[in-house]
Amino acid sequence: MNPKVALESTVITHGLPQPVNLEIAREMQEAVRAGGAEPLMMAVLAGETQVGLSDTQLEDLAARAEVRKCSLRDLPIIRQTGEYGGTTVSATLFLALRAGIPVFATGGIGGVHRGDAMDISADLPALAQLPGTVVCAGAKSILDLPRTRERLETDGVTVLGWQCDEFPAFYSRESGMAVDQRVESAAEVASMMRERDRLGLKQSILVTVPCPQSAAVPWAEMEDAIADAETAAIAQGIMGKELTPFLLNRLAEATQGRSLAANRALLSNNARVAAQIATAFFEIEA
Ligand code: PSU
Ligand code: MN
Repeated sequence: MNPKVALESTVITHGLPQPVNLEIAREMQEAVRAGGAEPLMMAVLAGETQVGLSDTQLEDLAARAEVRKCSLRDLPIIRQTGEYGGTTVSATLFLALRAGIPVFATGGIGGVHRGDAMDISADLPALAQLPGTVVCAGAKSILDLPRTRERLETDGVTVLGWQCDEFPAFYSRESGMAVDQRVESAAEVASMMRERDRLGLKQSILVTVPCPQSAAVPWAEMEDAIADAETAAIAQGIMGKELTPFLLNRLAEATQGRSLAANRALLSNNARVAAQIATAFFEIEA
């Protein structure tokens, strides 16, 4: 047995443009390995749920045109239809725990969308019901962040700040909102995971890691681009699961790729931190 880190695949299939999506997926896997853990990307290939992809499988998935964005509700469907799927945070968390992998790295979780407070990502109820440890850069800044933060609190999700006091806003390191507890080390997180499990709590622990300083985009610069992208989505009637990929794409264009560079940097960094946490948890459980 060795420490393992689960990785999601929707960010590869829907959140990033081709062909850089493949490069970034490999960077994330490399960052996990460099941290002494084994990366396992969750995905669905021809209707089969996968725990870990070979490099050939990853290459094939990253280059596909027809891939279903799979949240929890899509898993029964895709196993019947035999399609290919990228798994979101909710579906990845479920598959990872089912495979006995508690630590999972992603970019940003889904949450409550702006404008439509009824459009709430399945990521939030999944975090409330599944006891994993999700390493992320906060919630995507295209969301209604205060409502998303409140919902995490209502649901009993433990929100930790990795060497930070503020809940990060994905591309930006600042949000003005607090985390529940600042942590400095992987050992602290591992110990809290063990206490959560001893208590029998069913909620995830969310470890929020700010985007590395060199690649982060200040919140004031992102604000206008996000508002414009939101207006375009409403004008074009983009809704449901199409909304997140649409907004991310608009932002990459509006910021001349800076949002993409930030996304890339934070994904690898989160994978690196997740490997440290997986290793620390593995050691205290041993
Ligand atoms: N963050 C990104 N890119 C993404 C996502 C998050 O930077 O592609 C994906 C994750 O898989 C997340 C999903 O679980 O978007 C949420 O989508 P929705 O809002 O439709 O639930
Ligand atoms: Mn949604």
